[in-house]
Amino acid sequence: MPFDRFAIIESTLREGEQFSTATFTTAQKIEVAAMLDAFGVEMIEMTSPVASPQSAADVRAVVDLGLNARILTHIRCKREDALQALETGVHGIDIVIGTSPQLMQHSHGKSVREIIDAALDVLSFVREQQPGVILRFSTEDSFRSKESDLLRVYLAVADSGLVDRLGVADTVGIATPSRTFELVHQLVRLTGLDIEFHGHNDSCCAVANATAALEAGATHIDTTILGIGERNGITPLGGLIARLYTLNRDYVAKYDLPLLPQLDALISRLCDLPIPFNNTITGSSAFIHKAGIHAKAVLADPSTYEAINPDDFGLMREIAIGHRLTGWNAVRDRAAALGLSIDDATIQDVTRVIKSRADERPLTGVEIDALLRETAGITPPHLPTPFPSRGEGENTLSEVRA
Ligand code: HCA
Ligand code: CU
Repeated sequence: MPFDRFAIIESTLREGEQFSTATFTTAQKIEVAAMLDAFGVEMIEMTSPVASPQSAADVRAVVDLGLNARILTHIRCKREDALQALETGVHGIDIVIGTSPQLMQHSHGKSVREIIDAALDVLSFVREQQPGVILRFSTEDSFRSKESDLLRVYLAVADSGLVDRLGVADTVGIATPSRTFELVHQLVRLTGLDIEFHGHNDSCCAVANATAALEAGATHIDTTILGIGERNGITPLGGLIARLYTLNRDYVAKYDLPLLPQLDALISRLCDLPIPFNNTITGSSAFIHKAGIHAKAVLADPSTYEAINPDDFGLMREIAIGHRLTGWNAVRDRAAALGLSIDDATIQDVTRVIKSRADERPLTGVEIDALLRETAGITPPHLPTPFPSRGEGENTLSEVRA
């Protein structure tokens, strides 16, 4: 079952570096790699050493950390790139070449025959130099490639016996889950090799496609923290974790989940990028329950409205109270948390006051607490209250109770 033995190839330090605001220093790359390693990702992919002298030095610096994660670098299908990659001491090399008509024409100008020749040449060169290196071959823009071209290339590479893994890449983010399933399934069946999926998020299917790939037998999924990458990026690490967790928590038990919020916060800081409010797990509203009906059930048992337990990620849920959709169970829970003893009928009265005031504007937590304390008789009712003066005709607690 692929879900039981998949590995994450974390590409924040490669694909992620292609994000518009990402330029990591050596120290930052070390910080990211060390935290990803502590989280438990199996592989970390880094920018090609060919990109710049600093990029080459950074690959070496991260290899020298001696992390548990295998360190990979990502190169074009060229001997000179492979040589520089080998010189860094990386554990694995990911080789990619475009196979779509668009890339064959405008990127490298090679025919399918020439692509196969180049692939076999570079792969055998690497194997001769370093037989033990983990070798992956991937086609770029797999989903816009002609199927016959794609299969010719993959089968030639698989038959050569030179690679450990084949990769498929949805480079422009147009794949659907069913198409991803079909292609991955076909490759698993035809080659029996490990299959990696790399999916861009242009049409918002990156997590769904990665999941479909796993369902079809893929063994490796590429992610980046917060999903950063070219344009709007690829499968986010947190999104993939949320997806797998909600299928079966055991699938992600091998990772140190409370580190996920720290990873997202780190990239948010390094790339000067706010975490979107609706981000899976770490978005500011991911664990806020608002409507009275939801709050009541969540207070009785959080699993009623939570597929993900925030505790597992070192996070807390929040019950929003100071709004017109609130319910008295949430208000009672807050009173109990403050150690106040107020009977249910009075709590219901207070709730009506909150709703009525919230029709004008939401109440803050401080205001709710003051109202509850006042109701419990802890604050003398005639002391200045944190509420603005009430307009004529507005309900007060005493009016409601009367
Ligand atoms: C890119 C290359 C790549 C490579 C993916 C892979 C893509 O266009 O920058 O090696 O599997 O999306 O095709 O990131
Ligand atoms: Cu990519």
